[in-house]
Amino acid sequence: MTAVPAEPGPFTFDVGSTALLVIDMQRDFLLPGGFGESLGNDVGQLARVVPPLAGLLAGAREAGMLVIHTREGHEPDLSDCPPAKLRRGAPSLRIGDPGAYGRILVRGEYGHDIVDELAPLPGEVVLDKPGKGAFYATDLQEVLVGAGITSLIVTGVTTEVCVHTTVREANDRGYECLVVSDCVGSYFPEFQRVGLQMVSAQGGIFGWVAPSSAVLAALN
Ligand code: TIU
Repeated sequence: MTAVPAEPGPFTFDVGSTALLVIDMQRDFLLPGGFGESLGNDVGQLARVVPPLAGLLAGAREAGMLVIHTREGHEPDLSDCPPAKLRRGAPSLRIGDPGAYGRILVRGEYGHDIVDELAPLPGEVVLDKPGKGAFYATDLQEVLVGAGITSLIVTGVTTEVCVHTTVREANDRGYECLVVSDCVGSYFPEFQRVGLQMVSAQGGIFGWVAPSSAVLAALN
């Protein structure tokens, strides 16, 4: 077992039963012209996540940790997109509309895929999810059980939306979750700060929080 100094206390994990979860580091969320910007967000806020996450990803790969990437998006006919989700956003640019990188948040489009710096390696798990949480309508639970995973090191975007939804459910399902503070990002600095506090408050109500430097030190 390895211990990472974290909030609200040490996060202990074993590399063989822990997965690095990289949530939705897609061009549509990170680059201008994608879904994130179509919602009126400052996508520049998310760019800072990429360098530390690339470093953590390299460390996890070196340690032999299971790496799981997720991508939020929909079938080309949008049959898996609830009307309430489809209606949201600026009227000029919705899910399925042509954006700067292909149809917004549609599977198979350039914008739907993961940014080059964090591209999955052959053999790494890539899960496509229609919702904000990584368990809903995916094989995540089966993948984790099959691999004997009991702990998750969670990264990606956005902190208060897809990261929170996933970590809250993972916690309910019995997984111990460490959220990596500099490897998750929000379009809103205030949400980033409070979103991290929410995880570890109340004695770690649904997880732990630590910076990537602490996780990397524990992996070495
Ligand atoms: N809009 C926003 O903050 N997030 C999303 O729509 N999806 C994810 O967080 N991946």
